[in-house]
Amino acid sequence: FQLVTQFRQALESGQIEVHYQPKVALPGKRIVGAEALVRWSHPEYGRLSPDEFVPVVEATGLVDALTEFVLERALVRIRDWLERGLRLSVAVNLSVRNLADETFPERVREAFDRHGVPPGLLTFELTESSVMADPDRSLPVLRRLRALGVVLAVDDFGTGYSSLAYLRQLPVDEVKIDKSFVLGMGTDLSDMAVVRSIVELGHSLELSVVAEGVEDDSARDQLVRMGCDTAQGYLISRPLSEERFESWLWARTTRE
Ligand code: G
Ligand code: G
Ligand code: NA
Ligand code: MN
Repeated sequence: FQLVTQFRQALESGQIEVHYQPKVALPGKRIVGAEALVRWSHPEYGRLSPDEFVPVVEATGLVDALTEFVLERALVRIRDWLERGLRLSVAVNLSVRNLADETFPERVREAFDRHGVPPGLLTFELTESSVMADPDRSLPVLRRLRALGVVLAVDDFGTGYSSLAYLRQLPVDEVKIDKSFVLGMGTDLSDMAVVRSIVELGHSLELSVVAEGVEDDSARDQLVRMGCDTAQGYLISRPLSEERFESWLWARTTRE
C-alpha cells in the first residue's frame, strides 16, 4: 500500500509530528500531563488524521517505528520539563502489535535509562480490543511494562464488549471513559448513566478515572460531582503542536 512506503520516508523527513493534549486533575485546573497524538503533514494530501493512516500503519511492522518515534519524543519532553522543575506525565497510544511483541518492554526500559526519565511519568494507553486480540501474548507484555513502573490505561472504555468482566483482570492503573459517552452526557441520560457507572466501577477497582471529550463546563461540573479524577478535552485545550503546547503551559504555570 502506497501510504505505508510513504510513511517511512515521512518519519525520516519530519512530516510526522507529535501533538500534545493536556489533562487536568479535577476538581481544579492543575495540569497533570498530556496525551501524545501523532499528526502527518503529507506533501500532497495535506494534514492526515491518525484515523486515516494509523490503522494502515498498524497492519504492518512499521507501527513499531511509529511507537518508537512517539515514545522518544515523549521522553525528551518529560526530561525537558523535569529540568525546568515540572513533573508532567505523557500518555502514548500503543497498537495491538506492540502488545504482541515480547521484546517491547525491554526496549522501553532501555529508553527510560537512556533519557533518565522515571517510568511513573509515562502512561501507555491501550484499548480492550487490542489486549483481547491475543491475551496470551499481550498480558505478559502488560505485566512486564507495569513491573517497570509505567502507568497503564485502558482507552476508549465502554465501547468494547464484555468490558466489566475483563477490566478486573487487566493489569492496569487507569481507565479512560470513551469520549462518545462524555459528549452525549448533556443530552442523553443513558450516556450520563454509563459515565457514572464507569467512574464507580473504576473506583471500586482502585483505578484512576479519566474522562476524554470534555467540551463544556456542564460536562466538567457533572464529572466533578461524580468524582472523576482527570479531564481531557476541548474545554481545556485541543491537541497542540509541541511549540504551542509549550506556550500554553508557560501561560498556565506562570499564572498559578
Ligand atoms: O488525534 P486524534 O484525536 O485525531 O486521534 C485519532 C486516533 O488515533 C485515536 O484513536 C488515537 O488513539 C490514535 N492515535 C493518535 N496518535 C497515535 C499514536 O501515536 N499511536 C497509535 N497507535 N495511535 C494513535
Ligand atoms: O482514541 P483516542 O481517545 O486516543 O483519541 C483521542 C481523540 O479524541 C483525538 O482524535 C482527539 O483529537 C479527540 N478529542 C480530544 N478531545 C476532544 C473533545 O473534547 N471533543 C472531541 N469531539 N474530540 C476530542
Ligand atoms: Na488514546
Ligand atoms: Mn480514547
